[in-house]
Amino acid sequence: MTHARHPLAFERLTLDEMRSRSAQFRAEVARRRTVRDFSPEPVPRDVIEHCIAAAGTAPSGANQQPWRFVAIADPAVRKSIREGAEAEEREFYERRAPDEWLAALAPLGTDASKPFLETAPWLIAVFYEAYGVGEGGERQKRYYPMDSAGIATGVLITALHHAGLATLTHTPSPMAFLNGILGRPDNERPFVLLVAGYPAPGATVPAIARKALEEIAVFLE
Ligand code: IYR
Repeated sequence: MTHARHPLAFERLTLDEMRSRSAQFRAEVARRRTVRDFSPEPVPRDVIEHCIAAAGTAPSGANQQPWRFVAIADPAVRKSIREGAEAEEREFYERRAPDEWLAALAPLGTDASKPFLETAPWLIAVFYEAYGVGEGGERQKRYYPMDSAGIATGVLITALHHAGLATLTHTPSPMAFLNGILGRPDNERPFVLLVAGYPAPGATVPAIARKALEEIAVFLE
């Protein structure tokens, strides 16, 4: 059965508006940087709610919206997450990571210590649904769940940046410990752990550049 349909709420802009808005947006997102030094200053929950609701507007396979966002401000939960993540990261840096991977990370100066998981006021754990669970407990197929969660995460990071917050995409691997700490069911699989807050005063970031448009885009006209 097909859905009932209603009119599209589309806002047609003038060419001048399109040019200025796209250029402005480009400049705004170009200022986004991954931050690893956070201030403990609190961020109100309603700002995080707006950003997560924005992420929930992302397109998804068969509109199944196969994502779940767990926003954590509770210091005790953040402490447990830090302990779980650092245990995985120690394994990663000391044993699991191949030399080639460690060499690729060396310029970033990362290590197994993750104090920001306790310092930053919010952690947002993004889960994707590997399968759905019906009313009677039966498994339901999900289409492109990771891809969909990835698109939603992109919207979330951009929304948080637009709201004036710094973020870090953190992927301790494996992340299954998050299901235990956060009490999420087996069908929800951790996708990424986002750290959000204000940067610490005087925070620095690596002096790295984005690829030029010519390197990332091909136009056939
Ligand atoms: N998860 C580890 C290692 C790491 C991996 C990649 I790929 C990065 O871009 C950055 C870090 C960590 O968070 O330290």
